[in-house]
Amino acid sequence: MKTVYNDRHGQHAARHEFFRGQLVPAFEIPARAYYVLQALQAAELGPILPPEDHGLAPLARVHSAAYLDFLSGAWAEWQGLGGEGDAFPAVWPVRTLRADVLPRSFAARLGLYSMDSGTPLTAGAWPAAYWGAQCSLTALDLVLAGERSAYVLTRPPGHHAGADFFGGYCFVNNAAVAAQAALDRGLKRVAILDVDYHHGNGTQACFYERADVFFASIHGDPLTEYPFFLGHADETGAGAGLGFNANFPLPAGASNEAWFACLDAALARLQAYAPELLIVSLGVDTYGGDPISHFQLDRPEFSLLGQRIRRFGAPTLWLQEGGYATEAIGHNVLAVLRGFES
Ligand code: Q9C
Ligand code: ZN
Repeated sequence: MKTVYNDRHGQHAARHEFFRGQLVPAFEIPARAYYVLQALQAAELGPILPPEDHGLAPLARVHSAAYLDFLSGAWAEWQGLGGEGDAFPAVWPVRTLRADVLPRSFAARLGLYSMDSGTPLTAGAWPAAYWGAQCSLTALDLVLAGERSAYVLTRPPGHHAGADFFGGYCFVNNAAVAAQAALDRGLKRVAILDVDYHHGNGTQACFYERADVFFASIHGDPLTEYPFFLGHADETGAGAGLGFNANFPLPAGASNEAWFACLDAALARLQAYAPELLIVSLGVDTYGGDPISHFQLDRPEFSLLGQRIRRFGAPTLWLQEGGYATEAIGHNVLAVLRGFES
């Protein structure tokens, strides 16, 4: 399997994030990608390619122009204000406040374009996210040209980012960008299966009222797990998209048997949809040793996941999302991809 590697990800290197009132060492760090790279190279999974630049237009098919403007210039603006360290939002336009008047204040716009304070905006966030999307588009090119599958080794992840906000360590929604690009290249039905521990709220929202992308997600129940405000089982799509969204929330601590029952159910729904392309948002924070998540998958289960996706039979684009047990992430991702290739 070919891998497209985002070699600018290292520019996005937060030192800290907020957790329970304290600044703690960041979880979403460059070492995550280095461990995966090392594992793929040691296993000789296949060639590791750089991204080709497809420009900003495919990102703008998913994200608002105002958001992309803000994100691409945010670090310079923050530096101009004398910002020291990474930028963290601290104020949001919640219910009864107006989000339709663009504030001049940087702090206010940082809040307007974000969903939480747990996502440090670093000096390299924009180049890392931009090139991550380019990797996704390059890997899509490979699959559309006839490769059975391709894997995108990138960070930051993407599935929490919405049309006009960042959050959950995500800035640009790689899965949504790739799905929209596939449709723009002539495909009629694209499926996204999100197996990250956290619900892919950004991806779901992008396609919630559309029938040309089926979004299915297995995740920790938002009643107790991030992103809290989306990902319930009663979210089945709206308008033309009614019936094309399927959420499988599981309680924190759920068994592997319960997880695979959801996987089977999700794949059955996607099979009935008969997509021309399957995009997998591959978070491996479902691992039992993950420091911020509460499922119990391990190498045999990751391998089985890969095998199930293989059996699904569609051309498959794998996109890296979460996974924070840094030293294990390479082995976990490799188990999935090898399971797929076996
Ligand atoms: N201190 C993804 O896996 N909150 N994002 C964590 C831990 C946010 C995870 C709090 C978790 C977001 C792509
Ligand atoms: Zn996650």
